[in-house]
Amino acid sequence: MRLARLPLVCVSLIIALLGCARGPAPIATYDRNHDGRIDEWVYRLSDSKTEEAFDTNADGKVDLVRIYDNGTLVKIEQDRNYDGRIDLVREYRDGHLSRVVRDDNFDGKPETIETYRKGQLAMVEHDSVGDGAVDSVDYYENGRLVRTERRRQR
Ligand SMILES: [Ca+2]
Ligand SMILES: [Ca+2]
Repeated sequence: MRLARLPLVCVSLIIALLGCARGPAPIATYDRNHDGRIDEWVYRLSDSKTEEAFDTNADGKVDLVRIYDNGTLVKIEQDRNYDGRIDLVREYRDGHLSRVVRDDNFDGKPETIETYRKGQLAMVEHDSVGDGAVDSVDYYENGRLVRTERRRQR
């Protein structure tokens, strides 16, 4: 009889996933609104990266996350309708906004991705049906829409 063997890579992946699910312990917690419940958690993600997570509406769920690299803001994640799912992600590079991922209809699937160059809007990718495939791309120059490219649906 042969024993079924899990490939080592699978095993280490499972361990990694379990590690992620449990999450690291916060290095600091705060009760900013003084209601007796924690509403800010600070995590160390790596040697250079830290994360601040906030519960801004006091429902016990994190709805705002800020990630810093060497003290510089690199990413903001927001749950604007407080359903427990992130619906707006803003990424920063060299202090400038570089990318915005929006789920404006709050279905859990982002339908707009904005790309910025030096803080100025350069490209907007649309996934209007929410199937994960980009169906049109708007290009901007000096803040003005100059071209729209449509992609054929698969
Ligand atoms: Ca909340
Ligand atoms: Ca949400």
